[in-house]
Amino acid sequence: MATERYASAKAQYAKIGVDTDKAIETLKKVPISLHCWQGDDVTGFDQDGPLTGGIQTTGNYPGKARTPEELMADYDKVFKLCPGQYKLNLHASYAIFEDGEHVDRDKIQPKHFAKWVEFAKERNMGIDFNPTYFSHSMVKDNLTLSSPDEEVRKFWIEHGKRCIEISQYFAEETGIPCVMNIWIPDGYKDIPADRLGPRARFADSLDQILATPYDKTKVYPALESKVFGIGLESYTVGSSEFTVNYAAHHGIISLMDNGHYHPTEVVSDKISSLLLFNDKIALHVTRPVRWDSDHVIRFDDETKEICKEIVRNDALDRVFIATDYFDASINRIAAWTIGARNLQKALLAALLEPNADLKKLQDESRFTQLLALQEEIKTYPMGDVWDEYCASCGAPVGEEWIKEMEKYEEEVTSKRA
Ligand code: RNT
Ligand code: ZN
Repeated sequence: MATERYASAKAQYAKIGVDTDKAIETLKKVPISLHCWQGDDVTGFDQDGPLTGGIQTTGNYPGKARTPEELMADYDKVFKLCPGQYKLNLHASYAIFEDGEHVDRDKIQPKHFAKWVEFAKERNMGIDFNPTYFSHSMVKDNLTLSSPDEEVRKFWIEHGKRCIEISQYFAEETGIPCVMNIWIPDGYKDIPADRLGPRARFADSLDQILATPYDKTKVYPALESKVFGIGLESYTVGSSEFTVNYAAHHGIISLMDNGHYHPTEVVSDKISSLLLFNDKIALHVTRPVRWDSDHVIRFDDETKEICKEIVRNDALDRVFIATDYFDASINRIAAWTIGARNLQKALLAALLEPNADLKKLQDESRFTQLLALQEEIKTYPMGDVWDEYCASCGAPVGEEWIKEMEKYEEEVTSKRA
């Protein structure tokens, strides 16, 4: 039931040529790949050790998910609190072992993810996947696929191969293609003596992993770059130049995480260049703050600008959009929800811009009018359209979700020891 406020907003947007109904319908069909790892501080179920690999969660807010059942219940809660369409985004470390069975990462099989498939199918969702090259005893000296130790490198190549097989299984079972994103932490704390060798080994490892047979219409391998990791400040094997070039030469997808660049570089400015030369690209949307690349997404300028680049370049079906943040200092369900709702908001804001008219002003060099209109649009009643979008998705409107989150905390997460 559309509200009066929505009707009035719709009329106001119509004056600048924006169809709010269309924006809402478009957004409903954009699947966001929502990372599972906000639910348990990137712990996973396959090992008990600490989080390693140059990434860190800080904080120890009570109530984190400890089991597959708890993580699934929390995931479900988040899906209820957020409008829009989602995919599961899993890491290999979230394998579910049953009946006392345990296999190492080089031996995992589709059956270890059968419960996730069941969960996804019941919710009509696809699944994206990530081999887990961290938090494991075979990460030696912070190296995996670039290691000079052939035993280490072999182990992780096998892991990658198993993950391709599992990705294909996800795609076949759900009927929705699976993006399999490779990120490795490999790097050095101090200035290396050889920068080429590790990158050459990484490239060879990727070649071996990608030689695993898979259906290219079902599995989309992606490669994520990074600028530095904690304790690995001087050199990162999988730098941006490495990943973009490898992906372009091997017909796989480049994944940009907007927490993985120098502080004044922005992913919003990189999207158009990658779109010109690639059929598809992938994103990890997050919020970098000083050394941390994984704060909860806010409805901030760069998030909005990233979404504008996707929408105004007509690339909603060419950009695989995933989230990647983890905050352990606040309620995790809330962190998850705030980030996902903000990403949805930013996409909606982009869909509510008179993009063709703005481009025209630029091309006609009417920069005064362009700046004026860009600034006027900022106070258009987007909130009314957002509320309508949430309501039409059956999601809580406005701050209503906070009460639901608190109730869930009281009844469920606070009871976890
Ligand atoms: C790490 C990368 C990577 C991870 C996840 C857990 O810096 O961003 O994407 O966050 O794979
Ligand atoms: Zn990432």
